[in-house]
Amino acid sequence: MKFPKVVPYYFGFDLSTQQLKCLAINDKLKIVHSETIEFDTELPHYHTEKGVYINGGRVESPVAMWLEALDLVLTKYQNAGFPFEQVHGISGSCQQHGSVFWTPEADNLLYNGVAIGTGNSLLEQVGPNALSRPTAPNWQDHSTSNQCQEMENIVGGPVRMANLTGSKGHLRFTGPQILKIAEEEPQAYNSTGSITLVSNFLSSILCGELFPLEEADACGMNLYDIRNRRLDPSLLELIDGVNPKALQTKRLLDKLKGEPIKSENSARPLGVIGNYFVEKYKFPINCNIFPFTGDNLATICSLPLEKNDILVSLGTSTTVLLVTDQYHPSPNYHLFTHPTIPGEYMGMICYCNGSLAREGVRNELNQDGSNDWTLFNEAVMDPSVNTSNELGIYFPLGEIVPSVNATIKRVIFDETSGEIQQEIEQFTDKRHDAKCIVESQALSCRVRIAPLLSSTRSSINHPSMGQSVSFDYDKNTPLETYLEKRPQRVFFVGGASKNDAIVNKFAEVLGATKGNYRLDTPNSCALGGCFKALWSDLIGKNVIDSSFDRFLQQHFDWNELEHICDSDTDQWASYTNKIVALSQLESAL
Ligand code: ADP
Ligand code: XUL
Repeated sequence: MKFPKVVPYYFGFDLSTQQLKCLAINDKLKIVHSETIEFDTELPHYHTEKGVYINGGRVESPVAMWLEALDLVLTKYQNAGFPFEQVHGISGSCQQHGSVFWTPEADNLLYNGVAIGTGNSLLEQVGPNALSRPTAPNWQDHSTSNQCQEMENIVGGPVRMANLTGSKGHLRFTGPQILKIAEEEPQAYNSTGSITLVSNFLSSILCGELFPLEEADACGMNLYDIRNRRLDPSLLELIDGVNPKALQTKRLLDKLKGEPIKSENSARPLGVIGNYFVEKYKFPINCNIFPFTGDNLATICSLPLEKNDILVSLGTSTTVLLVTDQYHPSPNYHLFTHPTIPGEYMGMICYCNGSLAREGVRNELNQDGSNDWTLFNEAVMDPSVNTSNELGIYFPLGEIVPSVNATIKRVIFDETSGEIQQEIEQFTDKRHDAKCIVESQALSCRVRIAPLLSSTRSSINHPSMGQSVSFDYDKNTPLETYLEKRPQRVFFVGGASKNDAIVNKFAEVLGATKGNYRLDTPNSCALGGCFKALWSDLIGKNVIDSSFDRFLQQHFDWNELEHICDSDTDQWASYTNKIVALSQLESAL
């Protein structure tokens, strides 16, 4: 039988920009089934393109489409003969920052339509009357520069905003989005009874009750005071003050259903699945719904990541996710509360120039228009391509970290001190660009993650010691600081992680103390949701009492990961002078 009926199953949803996925695992953490609804093709009557409507800087998604998608994805499970009655728990992840605006009637509509309701479709049950705005702003929206400015002004600028909320003001973050709607759509804002993120939208729909935010995802709003663990009163007041009429009805704190659900309560069920799903799909009445979180946050829950472990996603852009106990905020990256490990954080660094910049160098080398990486890879691995006194930065697109316009620069530096000697137009051989781009991309990651790592060890002697270096807002830091910190393990994912030359070079520069791994998974966020549902269910039934990270360490199937290599300490140390050169080069941009 395809789905043995005695086995407990767990669902992990992933509501992303272009699709809704539902993944099922068994209690041995093995994926047993997966179904997906592609919005553009399977729900064409919404006329979305890549899941969204774009109108100038405004990027939004229709909420009704998500409701339809939820019924459709479960119908696919039904058609596959999936034993819903064996689903013990559900959690999941959703695109971050999006917001759903509900009418004051939504609580009743959800309760009657989902919690006790039967029949019809979810869309008919909940209905358009539950929404005060038919669309939800999407994370690609960039129409809120005025609001980011207003919010940063209130708290005292980007550095203070990052200190307070884990990120400087960002166009896509939910606080500026809500402020914009309060300012520009007073009617919709005044008729809004509740506001959820996409994560608590989906968990609320599954239970038939509107729940507060989940703490880790709430960190993507520019509203949450991470250290004091509460929504910041001055920022809430700014939004409440826009429209005195709204103030008379309901304050933002009430619209958000009060303070977020804290990470130490993340294993507690929000409630059981609504009767609508029990009747229609035959879920058991005691199937628990656990808090959903943001997609990047769920990704770190898909791996047995410990403090100082990092995940490098080498996709179109480069994204670094890491688990840290250091609250070291910076306007250049994001910090979120960890969704399942109290007292820890997730750091997220997003670079714009990743694969596309490497492709540019590859194309220069190939010269025949081919997409083959052979010449590029040979150059990266060839010891005779000596770049020990060369550094190049390659930003064909404006870069986020450091925050600069598009630029490409090549320099020669003094190998002993790291001091830059001269800027040059071209290296003698284009093969040097291949090695230099990978080295500088990896080195940029290395210096940005360093403040977020806990000290590992430092015993290297180097002629450049005693110097200080500056990266972004971390000014004049002793070079030694960058030599005390090494990641524990590095996990590579994304398109370019297939490339051995690239990942080996990254591994050399980053210097993980416990090895480098490659993971090929298109399912990470949904899988993180499944793992969270399983862990929470076992905690609730007193089967285990271990923390989420310990549980995954014990039960994760390490065969899913490919061990690529171990990093060599001497090679890692040999990049010290390049750190000095990189600091000088970036400071001059
Ligand atoms: P996305 O971020 O859009 O999900 P992917 O993770 O699929 O993208 O990564 C796409 C990128 O991976 C492409 O831009 C391509 O340059 C890069 N890539 C794919 N295969 C290789 C390879 N063998 N070597 C280097 N880069 C590769
Ligand atoms: C993160 C972000 C995106 C979305 C994608 O800050 O905006 O990664 O979460 O779904």
